[in-house]
Amino acid sequence: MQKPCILFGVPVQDGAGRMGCDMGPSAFRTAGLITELSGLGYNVEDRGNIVPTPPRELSHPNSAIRALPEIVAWTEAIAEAAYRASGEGIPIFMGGDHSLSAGSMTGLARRAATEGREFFVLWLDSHPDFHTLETTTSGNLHGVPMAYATGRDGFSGYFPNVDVPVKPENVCMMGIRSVDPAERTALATTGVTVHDMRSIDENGVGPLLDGFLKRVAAVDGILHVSLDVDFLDPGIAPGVGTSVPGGATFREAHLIMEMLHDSGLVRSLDLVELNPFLDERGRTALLMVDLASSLMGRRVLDRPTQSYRHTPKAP
Ligand code: NNH
Ligand code: MN
Ligand code: MN
Ligand code: MN
Repeated sequence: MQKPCILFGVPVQDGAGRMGCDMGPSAFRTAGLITELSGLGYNVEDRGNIVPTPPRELSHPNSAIRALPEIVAWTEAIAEAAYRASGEGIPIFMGGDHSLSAGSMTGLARRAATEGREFFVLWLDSHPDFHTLETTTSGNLHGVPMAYATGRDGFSGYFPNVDVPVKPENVCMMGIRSVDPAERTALATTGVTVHDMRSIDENGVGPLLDGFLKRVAAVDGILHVSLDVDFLDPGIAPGVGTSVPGGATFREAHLIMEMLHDSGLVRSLDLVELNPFLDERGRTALLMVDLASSLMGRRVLDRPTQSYRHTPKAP
């Protein structure tokens, strides 16, 4: 039996530099995400919007940081929801800004550990979001979730403790094209795989993703996918506060989603940074729903596909 899809709205916007991501969950629902997934044959449960724990007073020596108590409160609530729901089905987090992934990744990493499985993350974004609380200069906490989840220093005493850090060597980033100096330095000394746009242009998304999926399958790992709207080219996805030119095309993004589906490895999904206030007649919301639907199995034609799982052949 196919696992149910468990949808959560995560209307967090305090991690982004501009307001509007709090309307993201409504836009995903309006754009038909639930109907799409039901149409693919899933049992879909929309559990409504996550409510953050009550924020407590917190201040950090880096005075640039904005909304620390709020984002910490969201992280606690999201991590718990992610851990629980991933025991029952495939959680899909409808953001909300990218700070929500601090909770989803740590919740899922804990789930993987509970199951004795290796945990992997595919990060589709123009940014690595690899700042620590010390290095962020914008102070926008949607720029820190990957540093937090991989257990980099400086979060303890502020954010919830990470019991099970994500191994940097199990993270693959694609679409990267905007990296701050401190992030560049940090990335150079971790095992994170970074496929920037140049690498995509030189190699194509197919071979790059194929290499990563084979690594996940080889150890029977579980995979979390985090899709930031700004991974996509601004020409097709205007509804985001931090668009960067030269992003993934419609066809590249769909190929990635279709390969992810065929791999059978995806266990959870973040759809983040959609800002409906900046969108044009819902086109970014509709595209994100279209991509989520491809990831969950919509296809143009039935075709024999690459098998990542080692299923024994019948005699
Ligand atoms: N690196 C920048 C910062 O920390 C931009 C982060 N913005 C994002 N990340 N949208 O995906 O402010
Ligand atoms: Mn991001
Ligand atoms: Mn981004
Ligand atoms: Mn498709």
